[in-house]
Amino acid sequence: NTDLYSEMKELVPEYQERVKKLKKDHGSVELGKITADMVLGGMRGMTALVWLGSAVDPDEGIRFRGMTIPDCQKALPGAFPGGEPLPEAILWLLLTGKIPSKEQVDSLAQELRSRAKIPEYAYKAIDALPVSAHPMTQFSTGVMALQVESEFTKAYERGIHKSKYWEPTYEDSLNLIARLPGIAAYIYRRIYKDGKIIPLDDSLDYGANYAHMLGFDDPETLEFMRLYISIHSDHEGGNVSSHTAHLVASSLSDPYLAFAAALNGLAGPLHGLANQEVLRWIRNIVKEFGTPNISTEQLSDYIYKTLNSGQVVPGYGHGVLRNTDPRYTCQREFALKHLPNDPLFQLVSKIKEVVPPILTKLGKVKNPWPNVDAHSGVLLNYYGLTEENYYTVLFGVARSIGVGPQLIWDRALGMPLERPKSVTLEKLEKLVGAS
Ligand code: NMX
Ligand code: MLT
Repeated sequence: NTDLYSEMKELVPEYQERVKKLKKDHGSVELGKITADMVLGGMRGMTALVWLGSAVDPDEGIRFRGMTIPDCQKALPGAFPGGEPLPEAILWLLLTGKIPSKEQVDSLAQELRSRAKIPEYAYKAIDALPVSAHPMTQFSTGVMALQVESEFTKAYERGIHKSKYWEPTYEDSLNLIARLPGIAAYIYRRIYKDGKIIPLDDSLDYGANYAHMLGFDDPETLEFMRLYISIHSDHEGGNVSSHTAHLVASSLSDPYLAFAAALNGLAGPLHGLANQEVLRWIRNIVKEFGTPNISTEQLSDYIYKTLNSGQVVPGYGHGVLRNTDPRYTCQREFALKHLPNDPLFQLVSKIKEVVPPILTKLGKVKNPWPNVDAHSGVLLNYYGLTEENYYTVLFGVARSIGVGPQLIWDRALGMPLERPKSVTLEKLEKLVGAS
């Protein structure tokens, strides 16, 4: 079966049954303790969400439906034999939990292309902003404009039965995923190039088409884009962008409204914007010393300068990971293969040696190791995408491939309005026996 929707139609009753049984037979099983530290500490370590597509192990990192990044590189279809996993293959896997065949992936690529048409007013909504607006502001505005065509909202207005919510959510999620590269590429060309739209190429897959619409056609760049989108797609449900989308959609806001909110969270420097910050930080190092070829002592001094001025070292640390992010490692492997002599790549390698011991010495940083953002910028820069303020938009396009499937499952499984309990500070003091 090469039709993703029919595949979902078969899966939905099976998953609904599993959740029903879980609630009925095990609903009162305790999953852990909630401490005051958790309540005051950004809910770190609190199991509070179900996310079907992926899970992050603190030491090992991400698994997409149980598969590590190397597993995906081996098992999922690429654009050519041995190529990086196609984003369409990740989308199929995240949604269905099944490894797609090349035919299924090709059919999904075709389906996404057929859904990619962008209404004129979405470009106009972006044009209403000054060119100087941050690319993420323009991106979230573009997504809000796409919301006008939401199938879910139209169906809700018509009085759709709740058992069918997932169907228009599927339509919206796939349309959203399909249209994002066009919106995102328009923003890039508007801000940094001649503003002219490069049309979608019907012979290209999702990742390659996005690169093409940005203005990049070199095969190695297309291949990096496939890898980039695949590894940034999903990182379980608690990260700010995914969690935001899930929360907003729980009020039955449609996928466009939910995803625009997710993008606004991704645009923060402790989350997705860190990729922009990393390249800027690396460039500042080069500016300060006049060369990327600096000594360990010079680098160490610069890192202390950053820390002493009350800033974080961008690209290092994580809310869940306690080891080097495998998304960093696979980008490093790609760089070792394709750009081993690039001076900025060599500087990134040196930073990875110098930062962790310094962060460890601070005594408070739980994870001194690099995350995904520590590496992506130098690769993009090498392939000619040098404008670091744009980097989080790329992350945002990729994140739709993780968020879209979960929103479909949220509605298929009848996930309720998310509404945790909060307490006042006085009440918390009372609860812990401090007053
Ligand atoms: N540089 C300096 N200090 C750090 C860093 C870092 N890279 N990472 C953590 N700390 C500090 C943190 O600010 C906190 O300090 P304080 O108590 O004074 O407020 C302390 O160490 C404890 O924080 P953790 O519990 O280790 O980290 P937490 O889970 O709160 O935050 C991040 C996780 C990712 C927000 C944090 O590590 C950070 O700010 N990293 C740099 C920004 C970054 O790379 N973000 C991208 C994450 C990945 N993504 O794409 O979303
Ligand atoms: C992500 O990909 O969302 C980031 O690594 C942040 C996170 O997982 O908290």
